[in-house]
Amino acid sequence: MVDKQNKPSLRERLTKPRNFLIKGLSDLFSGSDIDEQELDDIEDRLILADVGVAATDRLVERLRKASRQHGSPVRLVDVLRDEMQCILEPCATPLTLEPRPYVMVVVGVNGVGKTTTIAKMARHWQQQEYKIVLAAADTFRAAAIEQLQEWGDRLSLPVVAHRQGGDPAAVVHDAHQSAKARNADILLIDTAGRQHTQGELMTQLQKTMRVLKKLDTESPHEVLQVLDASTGQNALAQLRAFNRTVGVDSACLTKLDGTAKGGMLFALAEEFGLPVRFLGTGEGMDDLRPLDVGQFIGAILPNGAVN
Ligand SMILES: Nc1nc2c(ncn2[C@@H]2O[C@H](COP(=O)(O)OP(=O)(O)OP(=O)(O)O)[C@@H](O)[C@H]2O)c(=O)[nH]1
Ligand SMILES: [Mg+2]
Repeated sequence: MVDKQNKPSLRERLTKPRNFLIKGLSDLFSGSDIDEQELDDIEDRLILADVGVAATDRLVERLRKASRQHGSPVRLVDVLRDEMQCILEPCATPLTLEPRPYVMVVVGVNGVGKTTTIAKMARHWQQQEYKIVLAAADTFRAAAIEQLQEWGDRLSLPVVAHRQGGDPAAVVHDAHQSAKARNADILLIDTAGRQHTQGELMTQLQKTMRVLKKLDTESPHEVLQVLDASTGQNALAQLRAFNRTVGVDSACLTKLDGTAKGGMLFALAEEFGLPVRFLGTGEGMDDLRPLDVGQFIGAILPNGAVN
């Protein structure tokens, strides 16, 4: 099954979380009644799929209430789907790429997929005729600059870069000037992967933000944190830490293709309620899609759960 853009459907990509949830949820298909033992099983499944305690409690409580309501028979799986929809809805805020150049700084810990996601987002927006400039502000890791430049070559996009070991704030400064001079719509800034415990690197990131603010008081317009979905609850700890230090506006979940922990999107939504711009479902440059709540829920629930 392929979608309009000829890529595998999200449902195909998310087999792991779905297979994981199916067993625990199959009871819900039998109708409008469920006992405490079955509710406990569902609760365990949701927790194990990294849905998180708060979102799991909310879903199970909703199912318990619905199952006690006699007189108006409802399919419990519909109740579950609707409550899931309510939890995720705040994450689906549409993105307005204004003003221009719209400056987006992409942050996160090492290896989560920041650089690849920048390339995928650039391609996504390029296909919508946006003019894009990339900034190689990861001057820390060896070969990070070349990695972004390779993507720039593949996508025929300008990449503003200095030498390795240089000051990322200076790169960002030049990139901003360049984006303005080129009349670009979007400036995507790649940053070095870092743990929140690496004080010096965190201070450097704060400086980068200050430099942008000096160039344009509204900039950066968006700090997007990339989170590796396969790290489950740990990804939420990363988001908490980055949010405290630099402020995070939005998130992107990567590596959903290889994990059963896709449920962490619910935990993220319940705790942060921030926009989740994209889902990454593979290493290819087209393996990215904007979050579509209905599609995501349809992809993790068993066949027949979605109308
Ligand atoms: N399966 C899968 N792999 C991904 C996805 N996104 C990124 N990757 C892979 O994850 C690895 C790391 O990606 P990078 O983009 O270099 O990650 P990064 O966060 O920029 O890494 P650092 O700059 O070293 O901190 C690469 O092998 C990517 O191909 C995804 O959605 N699914
Ligand atoms: Mg990188």
